[in-house]
Amino acid sequence: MTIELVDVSVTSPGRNFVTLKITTSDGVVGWGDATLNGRELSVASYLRDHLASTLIGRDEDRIEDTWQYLYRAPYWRRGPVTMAAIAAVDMALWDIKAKKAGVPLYQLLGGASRDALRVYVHASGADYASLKDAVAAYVDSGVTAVRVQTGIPGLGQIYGVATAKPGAKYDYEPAKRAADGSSATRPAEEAWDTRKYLSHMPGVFGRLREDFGTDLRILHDGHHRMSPIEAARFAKDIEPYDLFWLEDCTPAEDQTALRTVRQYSTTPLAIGEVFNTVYDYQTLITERLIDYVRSAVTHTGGITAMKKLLDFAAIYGIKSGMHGPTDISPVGMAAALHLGLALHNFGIQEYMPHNDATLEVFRTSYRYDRGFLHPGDAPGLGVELDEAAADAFEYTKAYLPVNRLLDGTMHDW
Ligand code: GCO
Ligand code: MG
Repeated sequence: MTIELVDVSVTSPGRNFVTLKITTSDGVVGWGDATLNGRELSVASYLRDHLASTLIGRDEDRIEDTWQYLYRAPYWRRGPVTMAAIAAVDMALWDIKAKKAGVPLYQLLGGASRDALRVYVHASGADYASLKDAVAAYVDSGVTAVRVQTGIPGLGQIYGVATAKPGAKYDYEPAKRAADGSSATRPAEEAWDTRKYLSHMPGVFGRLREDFGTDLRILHDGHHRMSPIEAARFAKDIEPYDLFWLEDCTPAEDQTALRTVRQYSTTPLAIGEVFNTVYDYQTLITERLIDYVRSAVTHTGGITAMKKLLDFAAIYGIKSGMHGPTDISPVGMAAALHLGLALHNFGIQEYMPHNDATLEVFRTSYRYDRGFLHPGDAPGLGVELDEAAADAFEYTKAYLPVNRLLDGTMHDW
């Protein structure tokens, strides 16, 4: 059998998603996630205009060979657009292979290594009182790991702090449309001051430990905003509060920056949601500069590439912490869950529930239960796109914000 049809859908049930559909000559359909938040149409064009015709007639079972072909064929390598496009094809082919075998995908990746995947959720609040309420609600619901982000006195809206009303079911989407819900024309601008952040945050972790005790796994995302020496000081200051991880403390394109942080602190480090190949991690892994790999299957070349990356990490005792915000579609989330269930070195899975409209468009069979996720036992990835429902939500341009320091200098967001 061969690949007969390659289609790309762009839908926007509250936020944009790019989904690839591959259909084989005997009618088996596979789905892949190609969503790149704020740059969705670039990947859609890459798939439609450059890659689709090269797939027609290929043997759908040759997943590794197709991956190598797509990685080498453009001559230009790596980058988020290329690797998201390759990821979508790879996911769709794994989906097809597992559907043909009549098994959930994790069975082809080695079978289950655990009963379910521990997840961490996002809690935030503009001040400590609202953060505490958000964390308490999750703890009461059985969650064992919470990422905490909070407002910093003297700063306005910053990364990771939900703008929706407290208690809202779906509250967090950093990519912004225009105020009236139509397409945005440019990114919103936020203001940032690392000095204020460094002096405020350790006290927040201290209060969380007093209020919630030592069992709760607490995570925090620095979102690339510290210099190496600032990150080293921060990781050292928060060491007594025993974080599960500190994420993206530096931009880390300069992998050796993490040597400075490691030199001063034992706070576990997670990095990599903006990376897209194993080469971005080469020094980080071989020098054991991180504890968790944050890449998404969607942005790192798919299941084939992510499995190699995590097998490489396993040799150095480094675990998975795959990216799972709502800009990973349910198809991409399912791919992470099947891989996570099968891997021995699974660490934790990020989980932000998608809104109701998204779950009308994507029919999922993964299951969430009191702080744990399971990919489900439907054949393949277990997620199907309802194309008619998807067509009802037109693409609406949205941008991630940018950050400026208080004196107006551009900074990492
Ligand atoms: C996370 C991430 C996200 C990103 C988002 C950008 O840890 O989940 O930092 O919140 O900001 O994926 O599109
Ligand atoms: Mg992050």
